Amino acid sequence: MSKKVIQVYDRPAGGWGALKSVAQQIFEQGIPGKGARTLLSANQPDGFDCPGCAWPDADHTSTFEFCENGAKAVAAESTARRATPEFFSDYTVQQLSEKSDHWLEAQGRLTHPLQYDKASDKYKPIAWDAAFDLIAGHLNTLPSPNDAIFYTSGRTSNEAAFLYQLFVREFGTNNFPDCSNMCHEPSGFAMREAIGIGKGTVLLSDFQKTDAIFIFGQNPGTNHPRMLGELRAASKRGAAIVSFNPLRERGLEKFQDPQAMGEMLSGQATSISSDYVQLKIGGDLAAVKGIIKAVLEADSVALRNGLPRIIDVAFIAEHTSHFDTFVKDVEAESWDAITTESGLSKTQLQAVANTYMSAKSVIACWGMGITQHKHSVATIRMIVNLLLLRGNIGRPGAGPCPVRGHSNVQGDRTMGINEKPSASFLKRLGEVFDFVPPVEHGYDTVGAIETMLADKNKVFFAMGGNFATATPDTELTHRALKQCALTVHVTTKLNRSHLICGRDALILPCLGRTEIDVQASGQQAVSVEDSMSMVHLSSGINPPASPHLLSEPMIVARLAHATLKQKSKTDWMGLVANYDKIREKIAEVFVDFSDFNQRVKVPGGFHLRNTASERIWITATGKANFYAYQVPRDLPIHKARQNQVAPVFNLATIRSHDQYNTTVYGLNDRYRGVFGERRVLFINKEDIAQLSMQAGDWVDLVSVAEDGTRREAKRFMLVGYNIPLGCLAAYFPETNGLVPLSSFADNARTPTSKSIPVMLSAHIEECPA
Ligand SMILES: Nc1nc2c(c(=O)[nH]1)N[C@H]1C(S)=C(S)[C@@H](COP(=O)(O)OP(=O)(O)OC[C@H]3O[C@@H](n4cnc5c(=O)[nH]c(N)nc54)[C@H](O)[C@@H]3O)O[C@H]1N2
Ligand SMILES: Nc1nc2c(c(=O)[nH]1)N[C@H]1C(S)=C(S)[C@@H](COP(=O)(O)OP(=O)(O)OC[C@H]3O[C@@H](n4cnc5c(=O)[nH]c(N)nc54)[C@H](O)[C@@H]3O)O[C@H]1N2
Ligand SMILES: [Mo]
Repeated sequence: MSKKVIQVYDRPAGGWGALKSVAQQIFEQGIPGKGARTLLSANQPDGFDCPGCAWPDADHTSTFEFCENGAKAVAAESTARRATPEFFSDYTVQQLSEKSDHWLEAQGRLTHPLQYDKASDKYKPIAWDAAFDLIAGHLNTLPSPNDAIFYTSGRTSNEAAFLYQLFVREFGTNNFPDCSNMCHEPSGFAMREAIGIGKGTVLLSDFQKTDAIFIFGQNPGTNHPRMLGELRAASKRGAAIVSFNPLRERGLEKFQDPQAMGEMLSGQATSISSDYVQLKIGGDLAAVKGIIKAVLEADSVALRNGLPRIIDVAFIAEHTSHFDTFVKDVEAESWDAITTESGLSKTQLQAVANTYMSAKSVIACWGMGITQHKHSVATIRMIVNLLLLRGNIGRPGAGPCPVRGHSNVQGDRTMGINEKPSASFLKRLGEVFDFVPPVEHGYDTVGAIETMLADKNKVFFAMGGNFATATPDTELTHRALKQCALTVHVTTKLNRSHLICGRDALILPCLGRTEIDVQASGQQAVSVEDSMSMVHLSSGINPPASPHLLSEPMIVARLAHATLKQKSKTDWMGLVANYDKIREKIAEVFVDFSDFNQRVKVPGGFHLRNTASERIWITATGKANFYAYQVPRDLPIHKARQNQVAPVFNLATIRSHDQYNTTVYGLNDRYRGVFGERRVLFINKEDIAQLSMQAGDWVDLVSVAEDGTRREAKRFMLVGYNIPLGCLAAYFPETNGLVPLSSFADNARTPTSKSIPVMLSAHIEECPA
């Protein structure tokens, strides 16, 4: 057990600490020689795509790009540890459930397909054919195909995702909840109607051309470490970098590039943010509206004085709609509402407005600090409004840049993992594969949990991920899964979802990104799409963790074969024998993937067309749309504060430096100065004093929800932190039980994991009887 230490981290992000951490991971996973070789193959033209995050690589041909957390993800997959049938014979599922997430992960790669045996409460090996027959038997006896739910997590390759959605639609449903529903769903939704495409418009090269980068609610030092390389270069060029974050995040302040020998040896670092805007949790819409108000006021002054206009009048006239309504709304908003709700002064906002106005081109990046709120869609549209004001979309060095999470989450959506598919896509899919796809929209993540709770005996199938732990309202989600007739998880490692079993339950172990995938025609490569719409190949280099593993495309093909039998006209086994054949079909279905096999084989891959970046707006108005939104004053936190006498805090659930979503690698959060403990609560020191408590005290959290249900998370240690009054942060997934299933983003239904109203009380240690 590591020692608990809380201390100020005053060194830059990156640096020797990052190198040390990688060495430690390789050592802990027991893979010294193999580990280094595997790392060197990450993101190389003939290697595999790093499973860490969706940040792109320069041309995908650069020499080894160092990334500490990518290295952790790679090392975790290449581990020498194995969770074999012998391991499973030693533990009941009940005993495994009592272990920590960290312990489950540390048991290593799964080696055999496993079936849950209720009598012994243990997982036992099962033959692949028997496993597929069991699933097919369940699926084919459901009253309706809509009683089956097919979840996807964003590591799944394009080829696997394409086959998976095809199988599920041939089976007869659009029930595709996916991790996107908990992640960047609001970004896609907000941008589709605003600019006609649900993806960011910038390329990596735009970071080299921009004058200013605005970063909202993102912690790249931990979650997209390779992004720090671009930020460092931009900062060195003198570009402005403005970070909007309630927490002081080290990676947004200072970075020492482990690849820059000079910096490493001299101990120097590069400053990242030129301005750090420490706003209140959920205060971004107000802040951006304030900046817009300041820009419009400056523009009016210019107009009155006959000076050059500040807003891009020509762009607005030619390319946008609803501008006048929008301006009226901004004028009507009071500075009082803006400053109260953002927690920022007018002077601070005017300073950012000045930065915005003096930059010829501006990129706006955002992450989970923006998307996981009730008003996330409105906030994203306000960011787009800000960009539109000065024509900052569709020209070099400018544009919106939602920074995606999972390495292929964007590609999965492109391939049709979507509970609300468009009619034109379904029509084309039906034509190419000669069947009639279901048109009824399916369940998203929240909807899937609701339906599993309401009706028992569903089938829940997960292509990767950790549904039971990543979702909100943990108790309800677990109950929902336990009520299923069958739960199936395609996975690389053991996690908690596998222990929340339906009446029947299966674990199907698959190849990981780093492993060699051999099919009938020889060794295969898969493709992925990064956060900037670059599509490229990924081929594993390590031998599979066990000879019994199947690739994800093969699992789908054999399942489809077993389930659909003669009903399907698709040559499942032919497609999976050679993934080029899958790509040929992808090219037939999607115009943007024409000549897919040729184009994807060029080192670095190819860029998918992005209409907004060409200033072509595929929206209802044929233009980019301005949207008016009032600064919200009726969010869950406002309502909760109205009804309580005791202080109600706004809690954001965030990632530590030693985790990949629900995968916990270790107990340290180096850049925030936390070591050996995950149950911590970041809180302003004045708030600690107000509570008559001290740093280091242990507290319980109770969420204050509109539905009146009491949700608790017990035993968190107070850590005094540089965070605004009334705001708290703690790690996910320990806090997921506090997020009500019914609390989600307007229109996008993303759980509000970054704004949970909570109250605190001293934790009382239960005495052993
Ligand atoms: N190593 C590692 N890499 C990862 C992941 C991982 O877990 N580990 N996860 C991957 C995935 S799936 C995703 S989606 C991304 C997530 O990457 P991020 O988007 O960086 O995710 P978070 O850690 O959840 O938090 C983001 C930041 O939002 C801030 N924040 C909280 N509330 C607010 C708010 O109201 N306003 C503003 N402006 N900021 C706020 C927090 O302080 C934090 O710095 O990373 C991906 N990459
Ligand atoms: N409170 C709170 N909740 C959140 C968030 C938050 O910020 N706060 N963030 C949300 C976000 S942004 C996301 S994306 C979701 C993540 O939700 P998920 O995507 O469901 O969760 P992960 O933890 O990324 O999934 C990890 C598991 O994936 C499996 N896995 C790893 N590699 C592979 C592979 O190659 N193939 C297969 N088949 N399986 C593999 C392993 O079993 C591993 O345990 O969580 C969401 N939940
Ligand atoms: Mo995510």
